[in-house]
Amino acid sequence: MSKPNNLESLWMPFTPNKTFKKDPRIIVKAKDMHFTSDDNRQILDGTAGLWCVNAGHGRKKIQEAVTQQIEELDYSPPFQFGHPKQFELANRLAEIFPEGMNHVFFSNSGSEAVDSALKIALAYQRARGHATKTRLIGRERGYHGVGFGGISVGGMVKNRMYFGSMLSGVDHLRHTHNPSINAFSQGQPEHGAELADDLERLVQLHDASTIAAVIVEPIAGSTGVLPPPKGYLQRLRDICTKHDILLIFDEVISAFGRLGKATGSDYFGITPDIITCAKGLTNATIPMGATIVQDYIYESMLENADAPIELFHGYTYSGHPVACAAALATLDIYKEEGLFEHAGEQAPKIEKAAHSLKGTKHIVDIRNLGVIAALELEPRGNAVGARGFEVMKKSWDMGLMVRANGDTLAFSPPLIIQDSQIDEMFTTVKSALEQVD
Ligand code: PXG
Repeated sequence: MSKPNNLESLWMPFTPNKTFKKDPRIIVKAKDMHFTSDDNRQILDGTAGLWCVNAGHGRKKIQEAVTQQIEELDYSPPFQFGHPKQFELANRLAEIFPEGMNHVFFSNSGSEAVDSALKIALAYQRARGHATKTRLIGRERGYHGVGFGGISVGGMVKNRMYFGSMLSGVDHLRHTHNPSINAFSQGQPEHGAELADDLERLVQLHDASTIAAVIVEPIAGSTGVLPPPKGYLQRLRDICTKHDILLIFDEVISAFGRLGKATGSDYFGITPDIITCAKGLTNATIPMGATIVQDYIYESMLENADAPIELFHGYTYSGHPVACAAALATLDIYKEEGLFEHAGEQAPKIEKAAHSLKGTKHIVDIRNLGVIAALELEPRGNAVGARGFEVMKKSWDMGLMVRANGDTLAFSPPLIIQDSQIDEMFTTVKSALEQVD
């Protein structure tokens, strides 16, 4: 197996480069639930890569579809020309996304799907004669990728503080995390639906006539896994409807089975106006993002926006044929193997295994929903994130990949996970926790 002999030239994303290069973790292969490290160890993938390899690694059907597509049509321009698979994929997505959401705009990542959603929201408001509706509302602790749009509506301080003033005309709802009353909730916390009323406060402050859209993750992932309080999303939906504000669900993490359904919207029974997705769309084999909108948004744009081009937006690789081939094969796998249903069956087992760690050293909260769990650790003095990082490293040494977001350890394994692997995941991390100060 080849080993890189110089790690210097690469500037790694969201990584402490200096520390990493002194003690690198190199992955050389992956199959099903496991990575192989460069020292030839099997590492159980407790994170589906970065919440994206939902059907597990190295899926033959996707490989074959991609290979065949490259041979047949490697690329075709997405502006003014089409190729069959992008239409087919849009139709397939319309089938599994909520009723009335039958129009799909393709991009290459979650960040771009978010940017597309925000731009569509603004263009739609203008096209239908509500040009003063330009304000975008995000939420504290939200993560919507790293484009300027996404960090502007996002609410993670480190992702924002270095990058100037970002988009103007943005405001934020309060986050929903309240461990003093909700710690160790199994599934959705009982308390906090009224936090959605924060949108009423922003309407009072700015007036609804200035607000285009609200964007939230139905379950906040990157910030440390925050399931929505019971009733919260419905209340947010109601307030948006009341004030004619678009509701965008950022489902980059929650779509494609993570909660046991095709979408989080389906799981929670709440239909937004726009959904963003990426990651599990292609099982992460080829980058792809998508923004799915309600029919009335698309129809209104076609009717009312400037002619002949309704939306001045798009990417060189929007609906890339190879990404479409990967996505179509991925959707086949989800369906043929009943992976969303399997995820739904594994969810209570993950809940039980995660919460069985209550009382383990360092743990101050445990949260879960679907095939997602998080262990929140007490930070070590002022060294916020140090303990989480060390447990992640120790777990890697012990053959498990977990994700440390600060001092929260997040689990989001491939949906193919079997019972014994659920046990292995939590037994290993428990042991790692016991070995770290
Ligand atoms: N929205 C959400 C809700 C996400 O979780 C993005 C947008 C951006 O997607 P791209 O494809 O542009 O990265 C994401 C990405 C983590 C972690 O540690 C999560 C993401 C990315 C990297 C790390 O939880 N989610």
